[in-house]
Amino acid sequence: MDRRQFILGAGAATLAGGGLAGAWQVRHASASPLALKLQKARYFLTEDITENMVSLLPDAPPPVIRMRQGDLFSADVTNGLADYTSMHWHGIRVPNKMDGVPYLTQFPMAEEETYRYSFTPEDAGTYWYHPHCMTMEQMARGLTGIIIVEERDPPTVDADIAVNLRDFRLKSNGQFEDKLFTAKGAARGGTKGTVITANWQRKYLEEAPAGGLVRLRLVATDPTRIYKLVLAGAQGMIVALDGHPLSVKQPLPTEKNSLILSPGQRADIMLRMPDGEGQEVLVSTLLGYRQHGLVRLKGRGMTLKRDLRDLRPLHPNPLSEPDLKTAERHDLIFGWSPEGNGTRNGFCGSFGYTFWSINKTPWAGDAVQGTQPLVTMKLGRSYIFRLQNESPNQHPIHLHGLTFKVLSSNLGAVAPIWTDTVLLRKNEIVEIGLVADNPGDWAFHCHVIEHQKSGLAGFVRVV
Ligand SMILES: [Cu+2]
Repeated sequence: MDRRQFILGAGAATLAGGGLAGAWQVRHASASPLALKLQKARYFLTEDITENMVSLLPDAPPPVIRMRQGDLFSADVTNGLADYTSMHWHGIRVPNKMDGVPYLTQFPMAEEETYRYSFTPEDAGTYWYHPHCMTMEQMARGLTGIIIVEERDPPTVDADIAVNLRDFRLKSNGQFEDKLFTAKGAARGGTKGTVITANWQRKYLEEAPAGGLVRLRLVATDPTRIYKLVLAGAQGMIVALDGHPLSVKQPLPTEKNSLILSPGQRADIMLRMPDGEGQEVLVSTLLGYRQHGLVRLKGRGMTLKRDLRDLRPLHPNPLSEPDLKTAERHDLIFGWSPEGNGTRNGFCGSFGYTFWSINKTPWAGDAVQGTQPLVTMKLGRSYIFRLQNESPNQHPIHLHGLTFKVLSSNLGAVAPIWTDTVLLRKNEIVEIGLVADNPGDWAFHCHVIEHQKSGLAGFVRVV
């Protein structure tokens, strides 16, 4: 790491305007690019140290990267691994060359190669990063990290806590399973991990000022798991989903009305800690009918006696509202693969078989020449996509480079939220609207990585 970069230890530092707690954080605070290097790591995920993890820090989880809305961000990402890689900035509307999709926007990076990513985030909020080449391998081994794009005038809170939710597939001795996924899982709902973590810890505990206001950022970076979150012990509300402020805030999730976060999705929660020292707020996920604890926030010190009503609301991000009257409509059907054999190609870990398809066509492979876009759009025009899930499995569908609005579902009323990742439930049909305001070829795929890698992938073009 370059010493000019502002590096904050775990839970150590306080900045004006709110304490930073949680995971390791780096801030891009100089004109020179942040230096990030993919490297092997080892970490005590369980009682045994887990070898052969992948991170951007020595023997620590990938850092939370902080950048500022409207300020240039740049990073030199170096591949310190023997495998190829590329880096994707999930949810951030970047120029196409910065999107990190192998063959589509850049050539995969070989060992010791460096790629300079630079972009100016237009939207504030909570995002994340992960590789898009050897995705299954590197994500399963740990390479998923949170990005915070700070607002130009962020609301003042007493703590800003980012939580990276993900599983690891470990054997009882704490080492990775020989198979990071199974073909059986890939053909169904995905292969779940065996150890559920928050910020790489099984029982994540963070202190926050008693009676204080906390911004809690929950980020689902697991390759497979769909979280059903429940929050107990606090007052508050959900103020943003998938980076974008909600026009109508949502109540905190309860057991009866849990918050679904599927792979790739995020939630920003503003909450008030209880007044008593030592009193706790608990975030859990539902496993069947059982609540599995993920995060404990423990009150510290004398109550600050804060009031949630004092929080300044978040400003909406500068997104273009689609013109639904003139929008061109396209159907996209997500389902089984009609065949079952794909080709092994390229440097990015293609499976060599397919189970899934978009519009009856499985993705031919990242490196296959001549693949055509699913949809070609005109720059500046509005579009409505009708996304149809023809399968009994759930698919978090992620679009790169463009933010869309959820318009409707055949399964009931939906909140008209802005997002980059929408979960399609069993046999669900969702309509989304967008303005094609970012030119380039944009990956469009399921974020259950096993589904993506076994055919449920494609791209759209904006020209
Ligand atoms: Cu899927």
